[in-house]
Amino acid sequence: MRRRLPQVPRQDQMAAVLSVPRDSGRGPETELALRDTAIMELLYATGIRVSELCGLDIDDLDEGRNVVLPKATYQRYVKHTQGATTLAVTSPADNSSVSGSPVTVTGTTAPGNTVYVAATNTDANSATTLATTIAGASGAFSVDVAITGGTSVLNIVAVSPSGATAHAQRTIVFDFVPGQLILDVSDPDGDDNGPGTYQYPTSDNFHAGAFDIERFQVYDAGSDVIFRLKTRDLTPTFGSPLGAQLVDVYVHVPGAAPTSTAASFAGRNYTIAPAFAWSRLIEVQGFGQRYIDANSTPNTLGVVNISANAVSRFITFRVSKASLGTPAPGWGLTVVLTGQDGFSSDQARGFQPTPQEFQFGVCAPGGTAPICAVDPNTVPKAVDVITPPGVAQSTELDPTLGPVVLQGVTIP
Ligand SMILES: [Ca+2]
Ligand SMILES: [Ca+2]
Repeated sequence: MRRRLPQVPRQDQMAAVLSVPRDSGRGPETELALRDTAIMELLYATGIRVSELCGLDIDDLDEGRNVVLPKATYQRYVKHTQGATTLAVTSPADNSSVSGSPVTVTGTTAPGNTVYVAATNTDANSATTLATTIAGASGAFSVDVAITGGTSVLNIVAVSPSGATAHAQRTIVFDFVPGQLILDVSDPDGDDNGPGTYQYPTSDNFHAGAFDIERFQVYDAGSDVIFRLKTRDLTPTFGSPLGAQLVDVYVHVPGAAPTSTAASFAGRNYTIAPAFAWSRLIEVQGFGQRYIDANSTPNTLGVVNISANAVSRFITFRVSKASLGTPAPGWGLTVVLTGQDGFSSDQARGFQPTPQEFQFGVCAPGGTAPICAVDPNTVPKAVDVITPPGVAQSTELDPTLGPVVLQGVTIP
């Protein structure tokens, strides 16, 4: 009969667990921290039972004398192998996004089992929080564990009264944004087709939904302003977490000067409505960025801090208030998502009449709409945009109706 080796925590995960007492905020050298560290290291290093540990007295510890006798060790670890118990974790799902802390871990195990949950933040120095509960008569359990922003690995261990164990692991993302949400607009699914006819390139590098905006948010985060764009798919592409996407945010600030209604590059084949004339442009992509003012020879305003998360599907970018100003009611934001192409002079992926391996199609093969006859070098490079109430994307982006002029959304 085949037997599988038990899953064991990695060295860094175990080190994180053992460091919890010293990192718990009580001060690493306080009596309680030293005591708890001694307890956990003794449990881990010797494998003694909790009851044995509780029964230890100071006189039992003696350099040169074993706490656990070899005979007992042989009985426990060589002759008697550790048993297995059951554990089924129903929530959270693996590789899922959570919206806050704490996270509730639910599942079933054998009645009376103790369930331990260790949440290790792999983005933040393996900071670990612990929670525990005892499964009820039905075997069901529910336990809350605190997490912090970023990616956390949950190690869930069930231990039976006789010491049998089972282990499960979940990776979750809490895409936490510090600050005050000042704009939150949603965009429909399935309108990642520009004026209604655009087709994705045919290479399987381009995942369905990669150019579909679902949500756009702006946060006031103290000295910074944070923008977030959620896409329907944010699978890493060409080796970058946002390798497929090119996002432009044209920022209209009432009263600012100079302003422009031009697109980031003329080759994008659209302009911005005068009511949304911009004084700041933030352009982000997986392989570069552009953050400029509207002078005829643009000045670069600083660095855009960009990140992307395939689980939460948010592209997050941050600039300083010192460079942007403080967003306020009346500010307008024109948001455009299209394909990135580092080989293109305007950094945006090109179009052909019908989709090619690495080029968008204006229309599917055999398309008969008027736009299908338009020169693909003149169509707007905008696969999805966020339109204000009352404006239809299919109308706004249709070059057969006249020059393409984009309107933004306004901070209320
Ligand atoms: Ca959309
Ligand atoms: Ca849209």
